[in-house]
Amino acid sequence: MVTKHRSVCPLDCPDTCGLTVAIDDNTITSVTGDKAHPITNGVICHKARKFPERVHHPARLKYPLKRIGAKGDHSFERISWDEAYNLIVEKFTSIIDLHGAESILPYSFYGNMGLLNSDGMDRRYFHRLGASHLDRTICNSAASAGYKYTMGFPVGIDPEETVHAKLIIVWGCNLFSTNMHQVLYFNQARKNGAKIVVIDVHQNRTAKWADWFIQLKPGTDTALALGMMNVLISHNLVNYDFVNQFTTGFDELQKESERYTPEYVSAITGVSEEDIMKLAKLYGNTTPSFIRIGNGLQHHENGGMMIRTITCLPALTGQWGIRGGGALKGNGSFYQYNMEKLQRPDLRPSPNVRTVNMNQIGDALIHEDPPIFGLFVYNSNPAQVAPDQTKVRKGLVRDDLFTVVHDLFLTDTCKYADLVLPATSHFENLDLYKSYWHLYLQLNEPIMQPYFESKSNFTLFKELAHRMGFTGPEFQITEEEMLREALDHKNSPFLSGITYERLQKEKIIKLSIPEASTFPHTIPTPSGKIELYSERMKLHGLPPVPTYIPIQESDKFKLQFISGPNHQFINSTFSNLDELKKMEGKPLLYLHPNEASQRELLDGETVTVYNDLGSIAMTLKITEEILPGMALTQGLWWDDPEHSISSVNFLTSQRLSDMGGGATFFSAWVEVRKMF
Ligand SMILES: Nc1nc2c(c(=O)[nH]1)N[C@H]1C(S)=C(S)[C@@H](COP(=O)(O)OP(=O)(O)OC[C@H]3O[C@@H](n4cnc5c(=O)[nH]c(N)nc54)[C@H](O)[C@@H]3O)O[C@H]1N2
Ligand SMILES: Nc1nc2c(c(=O)[nH]1)N[C@H]1C(S)=C(S)[C@@H](COP(=O)(O)OP(=O)(O)OC[C@H]3O[C@@H](n4cnc5c(=O)[nH]c(N)nc54)[C@H](O)[C@@H]3O)O[C@H]1N2
Ligand code: SF4
Ligand SMILES: [Mo]
Repeated sequence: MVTKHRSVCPLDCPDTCGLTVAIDDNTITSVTGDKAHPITNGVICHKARKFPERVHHPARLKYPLKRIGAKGDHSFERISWDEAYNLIVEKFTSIIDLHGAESILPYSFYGNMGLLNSDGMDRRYFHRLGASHLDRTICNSAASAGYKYTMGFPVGIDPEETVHAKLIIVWGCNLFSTNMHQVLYFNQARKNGAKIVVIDVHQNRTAKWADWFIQLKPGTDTALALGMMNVLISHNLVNYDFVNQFTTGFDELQKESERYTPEYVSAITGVSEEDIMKLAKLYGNTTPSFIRIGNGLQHHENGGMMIRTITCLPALTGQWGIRGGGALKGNGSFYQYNMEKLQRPDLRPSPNVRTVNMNQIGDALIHEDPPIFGLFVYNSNPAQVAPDQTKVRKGLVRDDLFTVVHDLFLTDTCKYADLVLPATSHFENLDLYKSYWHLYLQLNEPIMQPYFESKSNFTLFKELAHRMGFTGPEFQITEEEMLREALDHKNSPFLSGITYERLQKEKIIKLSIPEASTFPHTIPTPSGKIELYSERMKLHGLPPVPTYIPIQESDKFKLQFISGPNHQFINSTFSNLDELKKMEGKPLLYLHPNEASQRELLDGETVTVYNDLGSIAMTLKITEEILPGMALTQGLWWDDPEHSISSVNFLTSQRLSDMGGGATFFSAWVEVRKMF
């Protein structure tokens, strides 16, 4: 008999949609949108509709597997959980005895965004073990640091309010693919008369939907924002009442912005002087105006500064506090769980453990001293998503590295594992979901039995802790008890009134965000003002006022290579689903006609894309969607030697961004030639 159930999309996507799941005999037959969901309103994307295929995929892992061939070979044999646990305990114990616990490193991200399955028992286990700490910087950390310098707290406005905006700037955000419900809100705003401007380096789906698409050279956004400031100031479009009351450092900013004349900025960005003037005047003359800041920008080596600078704009025209005005990069920080209670950093035998930046896992596996001898990967696929794959793979293939991977599928990372453990899907687990865009907390209850012998991250790390002899009460608790601990945050005004009982009953609860806690009523910077000048940045060795610092160019490689997400996958998740792969086509290298003809390359031919770090094959797409001087591709495709597909991250470097230790995926330089 078919039954219908409520669920939550667990993917690393801002929308965190409500799902309606039809199940027949422990088999999911369909996934559609939950019409009762207050913000996603029954609308979901293509990817989530394919959950039945993903969950019941013939290649889904059913049992623990042990490597029997060479690393990288994909040859495994089935073993029992008992054998798997015994092997981990034996290996980890011997690594700790010989080299110390810091020789073990967890590697995880948000393949499942659930609180229990990404931030809970796993953290307790590795803390208690004394393992090295992983700095989880691969996604948003430069933006978060940049935003905080200006605003003190990395949150924006409630996206439901964006329908009231009259001018919308989508800045480096491919909404159509990556945050579809924001498009629906913006469409409503547009019906109410709003104009939509998209600022991007690629004329993608989102750019085509805009009223006005402004295309600029990659990595030059700080200059564009400063150019806007220059015009706002010179044309008396600054809201001085707001600036005087709520900001600090206007004089310093004014001084710095003087040199960013439209002429100067045009030469840097490639945007015409007229367009810079027009954009600034439109921004200065429209209230409420709203800026949706994307993640793409801050994957540049000057990305933190871009976000820091763009975040100054709403203050100059006094947009904060006006319904529909302001900005939004992310709202995840509103969900102030009790992380100390959840993760228990106090369990660490020593507070000063080694920290490894996850963007530099390649170097860490090869050069760290003392070396890493034990690696535990879950919720992530570093052999696809981490930069500088030549080094990542060189590290992963080390014979003296003991690697465990917990996943639902035999990913590229699993190829290098000694032990592969089967993970449940989120349909099989209890969990709590926040969104990094909207403000609704959602409880997800299990709606099916675990698939064969798969286990959730929570269960895996709890059982492993017991096997390691960790007997403390922190390893005895149930999932529900852990959620209660996370919700028990006396100092979080936003979670006030949200209890486990209420979540059980209501499933979806909006955070309570008192107006007094929003900008500009609360600005938790050191000065209590929006910091156009930041003393902290100076202390940290950064320019204290917004300053354009160009991306370091390469002498040898002339094309700036942008490798962002695609429409049909979520990072590398789903790139093993045939139907979605078919819809996406194949990995394409976009090149402007001028660049193609200079190299005598033809549309549709296979080309080699290369730099000093590596080289991959791709199919050429000649297009005017991107500017000359660039090369662009979309999607993290699993390796497929038969079709000559390998990770784009063979071409990206481990260099870190200007702040926050962020990744610099998009500040890569390549050259392209015919494939011989
Ligand atoms: N379909 C789909 N959805 C996803 C994901 C996915 O893989 N696929 N991934 C999820 C994750 S983890 C994240 S973090 C978000 C990311 O989603 P977004 O916030 O949309 O970020 P990106 O898609 O990385 O980049 C956004 C845009 O930045 C542009 N860009 C690159 N460099 C520059 C620049 O220098 N200046 C400007 N102005 N634009 C630039 C790119 O062309 C791209 O259109 O999406 C999430 N949602
Ligand atoms: N070149 C380039 N590289 C990028 C990006 C880019 O734009 N360009 N984007 C970057 C960004 S923003 C991000 S966020 C990262 C994302 O990097 P990752 O977080 O590594 O994302 P995925 O590739 O989706 O891998 C997640 C894995 O978790 C598994 N998984 C799902 N649920 C569970 C579970 O409950 N338990 C366990 N154990 N596993 C589970 C999935 O099957 C999948 O294999 O990639 C980064 N890499
Ligand atoms: S991937 Fe994003 S848009 Fe698609 S269902 Fe999940 S949360 Fe919604
Ligand atoms: Mo991300």
